[in-house]
Amino acid sequence: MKMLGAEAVIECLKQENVDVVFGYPGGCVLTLYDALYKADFPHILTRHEQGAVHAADGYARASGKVGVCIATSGPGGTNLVTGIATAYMDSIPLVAITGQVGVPYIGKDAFQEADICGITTPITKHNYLVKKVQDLPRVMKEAFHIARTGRPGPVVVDISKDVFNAMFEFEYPKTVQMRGYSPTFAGNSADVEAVVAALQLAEKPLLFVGGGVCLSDTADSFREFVELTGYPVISSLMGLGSLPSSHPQSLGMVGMHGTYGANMATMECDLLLGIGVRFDDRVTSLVKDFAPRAKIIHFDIDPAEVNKNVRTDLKVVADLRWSLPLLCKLATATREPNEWQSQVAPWLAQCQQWNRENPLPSAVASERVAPHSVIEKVRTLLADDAVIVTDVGQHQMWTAQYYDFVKPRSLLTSGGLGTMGYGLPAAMGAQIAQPDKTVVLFSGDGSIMMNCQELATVADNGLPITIIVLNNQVLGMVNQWQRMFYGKRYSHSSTHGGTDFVKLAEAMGVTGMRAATLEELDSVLQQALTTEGPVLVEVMVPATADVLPMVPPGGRLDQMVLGG
Ligand SMILES: Cc1ncc(C[n+]2csc(CCOP(=O)(O)OP(=O)(O)O)c2C)c(N)n1
Repeated sequence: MKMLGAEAVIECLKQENVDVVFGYPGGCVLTLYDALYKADFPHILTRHEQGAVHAADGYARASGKVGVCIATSGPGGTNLVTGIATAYMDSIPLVAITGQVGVPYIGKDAFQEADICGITTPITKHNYLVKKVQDLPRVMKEAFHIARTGRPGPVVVDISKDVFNAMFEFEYPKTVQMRGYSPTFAGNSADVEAVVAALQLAEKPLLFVGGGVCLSDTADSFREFVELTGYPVISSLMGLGSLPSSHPQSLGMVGMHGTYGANMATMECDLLLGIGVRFDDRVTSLVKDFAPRAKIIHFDIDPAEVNKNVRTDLKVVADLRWSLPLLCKLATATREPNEWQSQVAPWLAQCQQWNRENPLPSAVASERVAPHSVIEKVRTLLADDAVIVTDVGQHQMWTAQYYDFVKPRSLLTSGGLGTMGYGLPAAMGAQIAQPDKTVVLFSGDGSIMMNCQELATVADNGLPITIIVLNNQVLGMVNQWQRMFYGKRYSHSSTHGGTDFVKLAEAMGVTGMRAATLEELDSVLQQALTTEGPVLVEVMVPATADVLPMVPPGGRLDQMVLGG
């Protein structure tokens, strides 16, 4: 069928079952926006391109589908960069469509020209510059294929204005043929057999679960293995939700703000089985002292991850959808569940004992509401399948520590890049992906300001999200480091408390509420969660609360500063 390049882009989106795009128009994508208008294709106009890309990311994390965003050339594209990097670090499937100047102008410093492919090369799984309309269908097909297969990630498709304006005969390819790209699915079964043999010898085994389990939707297989073996489990930030936090074998999050039990277990275990993790430095701390007594086994889809951060003794490079069921099958065939479990029962009891001896700190009496009690309170009011989104800072760590996550894809947070400003747009995307679930954002007074313009998008679209701003009037996490490691020299980390977040919300069309005491919090939260449409709740919390435990930078995992 004959059509414009711009119309072809929309046809491709339809063929890929895309049900919404997030974007912001401009000169080089005007023909595309004209085609969107004529096709009446669902599009959410954000107030900043960064909002569009984080919204597409939140949509992808909440739904498991590929998120799509659109921006114009030059500043439109460069405004996507932080969001693309955020998605890349957390392996989130995204297709970002950017406009590019006309073909004869490329490389001439034309108006609103930026080399977005050059800029995004290190932060995309792949990127394309489309200069010929005939290439468009193939490129779009490949872009979606690359984004969602293997280790997922963002792909940029930069399309010259001339391509949008060109007429051609459109046909969408049925298959993808790409030389040099054959993502792993199945691995080597002998590798899994070797793992099961190693597990039989272990006396203090520990399972370390990461975001890969959530992303591959394999939490059921993972849980089957956990319960079959009776092994204790630690989680990375991204792995939270793959096993209920309150599961008796769950020791909680490991690493810089990990629990006492998770960190001690890591130091003491004799076998560490990492599943869909990348041994980030926030987890390992000092790599040479990480799991010093353990044989390390790594399950990952990406061969480049093996031996990247920590030495690996055994590896299984495959999709967890292949390797986890096989692991369960071989483990079941090897031993009865009670044999597996009885071998590790004393070890599991020791791990649980560590957490009982040094639990997470509980609320200290104060005039203001203890931040983590806000999180615990909200949890009691929500169903297990509520989607929790965070920004970055202390509130993010308190959420990870104190919220009892039960289901995968129930925590959306910028783990790898640690992007302040991620939360609000990501919550928008999540709400659109999961309209029947409750979506709650925990943010800080610093983070919310980074993309607060998206309050207008939330209001315009009537998206019923609950935004909880823990207002400590400081950039809390920076403040904490200054308190602990920089002699209380609070250099430029106060937000001075001059912003009225209730008024800010109201100015944008969002209902605003405030709670300053625990009694107020109860009634305000009840009210917020039953009010129609979007609500922002500002909760006044103390400025000097610390996230604890904390492994000081460069310390060993057993050198935690404990609280309580
Ligand atoms: C875009 C960006 N800039 C700077 C930082 C560094 N940073 C990490 S946490 C933090 C403070 C966050 O403050 P706030 O959002 O108020 O949350 P709190 O720590 O008080 O809960 C800063 C500045 C970052 N993570 N992201």
